[in-house]
Amino acid sequence: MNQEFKQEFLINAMSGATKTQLLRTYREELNCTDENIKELLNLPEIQKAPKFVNYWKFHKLKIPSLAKCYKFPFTKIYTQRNFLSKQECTELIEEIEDNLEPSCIANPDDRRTVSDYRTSSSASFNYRKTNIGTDTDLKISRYLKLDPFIGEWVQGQKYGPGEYYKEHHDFFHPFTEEYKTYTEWMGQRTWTFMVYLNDVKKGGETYFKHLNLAIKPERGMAVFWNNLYPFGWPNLKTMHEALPPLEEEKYIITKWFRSWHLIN
Ligand SMILES: O=C(O)CCC(=O)C(=O)O
Repeated sequence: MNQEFKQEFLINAMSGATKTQLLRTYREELNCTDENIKELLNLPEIQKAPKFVNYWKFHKLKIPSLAKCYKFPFTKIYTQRNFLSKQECTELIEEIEDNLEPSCIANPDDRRTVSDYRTSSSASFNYRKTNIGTDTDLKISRYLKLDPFIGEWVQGQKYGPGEYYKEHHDFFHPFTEEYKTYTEWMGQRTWTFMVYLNDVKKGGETYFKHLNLAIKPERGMAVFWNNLYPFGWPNLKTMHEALPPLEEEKYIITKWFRSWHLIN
């Protein structure tokens, strides 16, 4: 195994891929043997899960004062208008259009699973071809003063008219098989940071049922929240759904922050 191959493995591991899914790909598509896998998993850059995560640090982030705060008991959701410029939104939409695949839902083995629970399309950004994905990732991380590598790489989503994502939480549900699979590397999801890339005239709101709050998409506006309570327990009140845009497409990007660094 050469150095480049190992480097590529570390980059893939950093993206937010699960260990289950990545090892399956390396075994089945790249013909890695058990020996190879062992060597990859023993690379010195790969960190073990910490015994203790300081979730308080995620709770007490200093949010820039220009953000608007929607306050509920024990839950805060923020919006920030014009977080991305018109030009940034256009570039992100172009890149999303070039990389679309049907969106998937989580499942215990992290196999590609398409469902009528989530009918949008998703896109990863090709950081080797363009900078817009990486630049946006860094912009979000700087804004929240969080380390970009304690998080999944920014992803894009497109909803055609009538497409949706029904009620769900962004955190992984403790005591499930899925939880084990998705949190094995980088831990639980903490903050969700989403940006609308276009205005949507009818429908397309992000709807938080328990908070009676519907956020209307506006080009460049960010909406963000912590999915956990101060000491790390999942906040069920953050349940939300993407209502279908009725007449036109809706585009968003999202970065999901996690709990700990995988790669040193
Ligand atoms: O598109 C939206 O408004 C919400 C998206 C969402 O909930 C998700 O991708 O997890």
